Amino acid sequence: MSTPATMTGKQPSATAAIPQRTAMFRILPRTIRKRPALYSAICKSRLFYSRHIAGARAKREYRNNSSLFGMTDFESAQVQSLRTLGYTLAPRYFAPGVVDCIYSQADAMFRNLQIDMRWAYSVQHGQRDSLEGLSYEQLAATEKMVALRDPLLHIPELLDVAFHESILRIAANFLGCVPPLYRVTVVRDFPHNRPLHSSNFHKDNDESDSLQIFVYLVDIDDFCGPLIYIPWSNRHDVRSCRPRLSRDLGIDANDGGLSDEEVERVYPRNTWAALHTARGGLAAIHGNGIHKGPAWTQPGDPNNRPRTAIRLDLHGHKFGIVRNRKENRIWRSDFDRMSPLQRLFAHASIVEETTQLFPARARRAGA
Ligand SMILES: O=C(O)CCC(=O)C(=O)O
Ligand SMILES: [Fe+2]
Repeated sequence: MSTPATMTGKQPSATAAIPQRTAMFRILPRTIRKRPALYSAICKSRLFYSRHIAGARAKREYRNNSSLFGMTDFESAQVQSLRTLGYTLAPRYFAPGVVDCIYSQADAMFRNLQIDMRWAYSVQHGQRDSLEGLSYEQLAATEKMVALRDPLLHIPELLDVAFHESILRIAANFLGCVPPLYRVTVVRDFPHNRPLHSSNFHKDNDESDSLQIFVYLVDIDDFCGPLIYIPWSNRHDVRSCRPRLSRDLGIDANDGGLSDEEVERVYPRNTWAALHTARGGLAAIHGNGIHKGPAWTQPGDPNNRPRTAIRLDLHGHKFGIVRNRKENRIWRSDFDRMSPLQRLFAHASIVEETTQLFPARARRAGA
């Protein structure tokens, strides 16, 4: 779900015109959102700009490395499903052994609070400065989601899953480029009495392609928050531009997202896809379609459980956002053993084994 732009800290006196502009920036999108045909045309032209003009270099990088992207029939089927339905679900993508091994390390890290103290909706929305000082139980009671700090440095088995070549081929062929963002996180979502933030229907993006890939580390059933996707809602056609966010309607509900009823008016409930799978399954969604997750079937049910997943975020060029391609902190020795295809997506911030921060690891690496 899109997060509000970070405050720039400008002094009010230097920007006397801001109140008027702010009002305009609020009213203009709402006016456009009342006209689905106009909104659809605007989305399509912004996407065209993102894909073909801003993203020309990323497309060239894809074309110049075409020998790395040849797909198996299975991978082509996943891309086809993403193109048409907007999602794909591949059960048993990874063996339970490797998944359980990653899960047990991730679980210990979450409970030891080895988490990114700023990666939370409450921090992004300015309600908290940081998650520092909160216990695991307090986080579980108040946050929608938390993410591990530097998971690729701490969980050795994660690298080969997060940069699995089959996933990379699917992503590149779907997007038609080597995307400016490839971010690996391990996230835990907590159940609450009502859906929070992206557990309400929304689109991640209107202006560029966005792709989210989940490798589930726990079995996904109704108690563990499946992702719900509206098939064919990713095309920016007039129909998919009809449902309006609570925010667009000027209503302060559903954390600004779409209510189920608003979606149901355009897409009957029996057409919604609930993505259930045993652990080790992979779900990929075109974030430009309408979706929500985790969607615990009965919010507040005491049987509901947290959901833990490896999450990969990718997107095309977004207006005003420049990526430095250094999203993932990776050990030098891990980076050195990556294949050419993996390196295209590594977006690595390389950590030398000699670093003072991880003496145990440095000793193991013989540094
Ligand atoms: O975790 C999920 O199932 C979906 C999350 C999502 O849609 C988002 O963060 O934008
Ligand atoms: Fe989303």
